[in-house]
Amino acid sequence: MKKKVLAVVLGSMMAMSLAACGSSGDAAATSAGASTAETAEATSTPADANVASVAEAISDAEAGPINKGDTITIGFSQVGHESDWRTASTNSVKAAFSKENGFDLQFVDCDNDSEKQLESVRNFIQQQVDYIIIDPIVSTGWDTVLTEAQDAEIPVIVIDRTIDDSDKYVAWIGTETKNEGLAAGAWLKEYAKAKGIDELNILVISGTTGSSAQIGRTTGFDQYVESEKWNKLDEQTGDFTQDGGQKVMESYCKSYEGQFNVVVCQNDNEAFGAIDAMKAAGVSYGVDGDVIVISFDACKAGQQMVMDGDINADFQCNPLQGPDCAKIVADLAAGKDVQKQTFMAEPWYAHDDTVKQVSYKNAAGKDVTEDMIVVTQDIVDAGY
Ligand code: GZL
Repeated sequence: MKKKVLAVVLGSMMAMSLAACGSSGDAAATSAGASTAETAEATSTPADANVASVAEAISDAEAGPINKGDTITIGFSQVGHESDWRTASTNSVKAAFSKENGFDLQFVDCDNDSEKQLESVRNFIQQQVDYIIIDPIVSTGWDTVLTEAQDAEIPVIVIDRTIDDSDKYVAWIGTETKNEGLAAGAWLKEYAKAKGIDELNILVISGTTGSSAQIGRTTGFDQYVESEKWNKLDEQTGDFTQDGGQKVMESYCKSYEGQFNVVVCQNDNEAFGAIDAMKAAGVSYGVDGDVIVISFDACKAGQQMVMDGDINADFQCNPLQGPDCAKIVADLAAGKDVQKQTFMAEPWYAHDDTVKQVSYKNAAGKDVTEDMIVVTQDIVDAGY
């Protein structure tokens, strides 16, 4: 029930979310699982920082401090359960908003269904929860229901993907997916040059159409398709699922047999499916194959495939927004102002050091140079 609530003490989460570490960028970067309160764009971080803080983020959130006041009721409307990334995201929020930490979390898995997601938010409003957290399946169609939440005086926090047709929420924490697409394009340009590959014929398996993750990665990567005059043969959605990636790749192997030498999968689960399809079709892939494989998310299983050479490069997107989100709720409950935008920094990974760094103009219009991190067993072990 909606109650005036006391502040929740989140000492370990506050310490973690402001943790900073060395970076190759000029901004004080943070490692996966932590965030920087500036609106600075995400920058890469050294592997060891990433290794340490991903594990730390999960453990800190699970062992969070005890609430000193009444229970805070949270309504969390989650995209679905389509990927390893999504599982890590859900676990991060559930761990941070645990009963032990003083929360009553009402969780709805919207199964990638936008209508269901809008309905879940309306139900939270009806239940008069204290706060609503949304990871929006798609980035439009939100202003009406956010107006209803505002009228009911229920603060809304958006995590991960963005809402682009309304600003009626108090805070957003996530990643700049356009930078992920730009970094992937910058890496492919240098990798092809180093390998003496003159012609790039690219197939793309995109994420859920209309999600900010799909829009950002496509927009960023397409800047290189245009500027380098690459040949993008096709782009079809795999909906961020393994099954979707496999089905699209099976069709590509028939329609574009022998015509392609790059496949870009907009998340690891699509890459797993695409690799199964290429294997079945007798198409060689990865560092020793005919087809370069690029992926996004860099979850544990994805990093393993990078280390094994099945995926050439994997551009991480950080799913561990739980602790930072809980800190925002704590600050709001204590009557403090909160940062409207918080970017999670994240590293870029590769099988080898053919391309040591990537340089590009990022989404904020800033020229950046960021490390490509060669995946080691330690990185895989500490992955999410
Ligand atoms: C990224 C996130 C995407 C991941 C997918 O911001 O929303 O959704 O890349 C997930 O794995 O399904």
